Amino acid sequence: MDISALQKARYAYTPKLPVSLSASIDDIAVETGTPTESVANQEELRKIFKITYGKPLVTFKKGNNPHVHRELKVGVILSGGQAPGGHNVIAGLYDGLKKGNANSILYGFLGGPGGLIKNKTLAFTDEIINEYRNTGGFDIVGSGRTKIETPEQFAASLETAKKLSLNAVVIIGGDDSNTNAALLAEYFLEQGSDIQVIGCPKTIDGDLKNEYIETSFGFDTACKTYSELIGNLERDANSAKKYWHFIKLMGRAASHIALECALQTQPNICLISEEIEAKGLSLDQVVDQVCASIIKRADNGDNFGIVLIPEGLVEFIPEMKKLIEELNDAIAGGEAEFAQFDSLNEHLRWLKSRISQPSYQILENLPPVIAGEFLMDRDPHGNVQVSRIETEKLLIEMVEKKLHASAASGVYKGKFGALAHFFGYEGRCAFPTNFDTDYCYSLGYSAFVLIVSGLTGYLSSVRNLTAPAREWIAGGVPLTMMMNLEHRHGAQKPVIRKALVELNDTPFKTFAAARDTWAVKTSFMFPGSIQYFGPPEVCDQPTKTLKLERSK
Ligand code: FBP
Repeated sequence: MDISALQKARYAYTPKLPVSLSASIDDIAVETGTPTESVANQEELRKIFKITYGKPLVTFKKGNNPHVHRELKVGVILSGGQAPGGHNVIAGLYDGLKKGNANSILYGFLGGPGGLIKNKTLAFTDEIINEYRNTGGFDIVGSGRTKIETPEQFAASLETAKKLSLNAVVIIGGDDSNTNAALLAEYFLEQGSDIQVIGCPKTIDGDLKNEYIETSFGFDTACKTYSELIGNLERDANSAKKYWHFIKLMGRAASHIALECALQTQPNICLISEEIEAKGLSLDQVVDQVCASIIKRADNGDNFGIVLIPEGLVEFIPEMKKLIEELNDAIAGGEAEFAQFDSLNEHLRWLKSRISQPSYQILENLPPVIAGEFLMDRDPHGNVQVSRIETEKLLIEMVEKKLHASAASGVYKGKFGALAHFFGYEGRCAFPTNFDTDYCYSLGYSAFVLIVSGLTGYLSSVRNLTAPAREWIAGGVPLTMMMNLEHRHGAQKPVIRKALVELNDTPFKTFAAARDTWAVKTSFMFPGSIQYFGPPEVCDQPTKTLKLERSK
């Protein structure tokens, strides 16, 4: 296979590990904390996770581990959306297993959780792993979004694991996939099996985090990739001085990516969904805010600018949120019937008596293409596919109308030309930054230590991430500790709680303190491309979000 010069150079990169994991394999002991509680709904969750609820936190320390040389068979799954660094989680896990015992085997399940259900595997070898070290993508085995949900799927998963004589399954995924990991860990034990289940925190969205999971992997690389592109657009806008760029950024519900990119690039406007929800702003009011900046800048002769829009915005605007919830429930209640219709009109007719009148009116008044996007298939976890709703175009259309009216009344004196962009898939498979390369390898290695220590129902955890890698703290967090009950598919389900942008936390406050200036005065910052080789202050810096969160 032909490889680029960068890929060749990245093969030679040795990921940095925390001291506790870089010690000899015989010197990694497990320190156990006190029992834990879930973040909410403790009573209900205790009943659902009868065996795995409430396990203690664990940390790795220097010491003796009598089980470290056990011969193990492990299966690993890449689940959900791609995130830079996934290959290194697998490499870290593989290297740990082989260091423990050269006869241990690591299988990769093909195409995500579906590979476990259908017993589709690839046994990793040194050659395969070496070809993917320090690279982006999930193509080593592929990913998928199948949810292990029905009794048949759970039974098939156990059957596969038994057929392969697995000691453990590792699920590399986001909140939904790790919710699956928690359910699977409980199910295996319920069925009298000692096959362990360990999760690894993946998602570019950055919403799988808490005190012990400081960030999910991939967030760092994705944000830096988007910030480079935004910086380039800022320079272009500042050079030509004729366009407003409306940029939607991936991130699903949470606005972490938009906020981090704003901190890195200082755009004129960055909408934060969580703030819009907290203030109860309507879509019309959000459009007014955008127009206010455009009008003020036009008064200064600046008919250009940058607007960042989080992907999940529509789910946080109260009237749109209500519409989406009503649509989800109506569609979940009549999925087969709904799927038969081809045209928007037929869908609207069917929905008219099934959703409230105000919601119906909003849907009917949306541009037809956008209305159609609200009705697209939900993902297997019941989420509306926000990446496919063109909010950036909807906002441009609404802003244009308002500016037209403002121009007619003499308030707006500028010239508005807008371009729509969506940055999402561009950032999910980039070569991981040094941070993600090191973090992912450590997460994979730490997953091995959790397995060899006989633990199940844990998420691999590496923290103290703003310190140099050798000072990182590795261990495991019980999956049930992060869970609560949420309304999904028309019912209350146990899920890992998503971490949304905290309006009281330093990243948002830092942004909020500067944004009024950015809205009027051009204050762009150009972060440039990710650097892999060079001084640590250029190559090894974590995100601004992480630094600000940990500076408290
Ligand atoms: P995960 O939550 O699985 O990590 O996915 C992240 C994400 O990139 C979201 O930001 C985005 O909304 C979604 O995946 C897109 O999904 P798909 O890849 O199925 O189009």
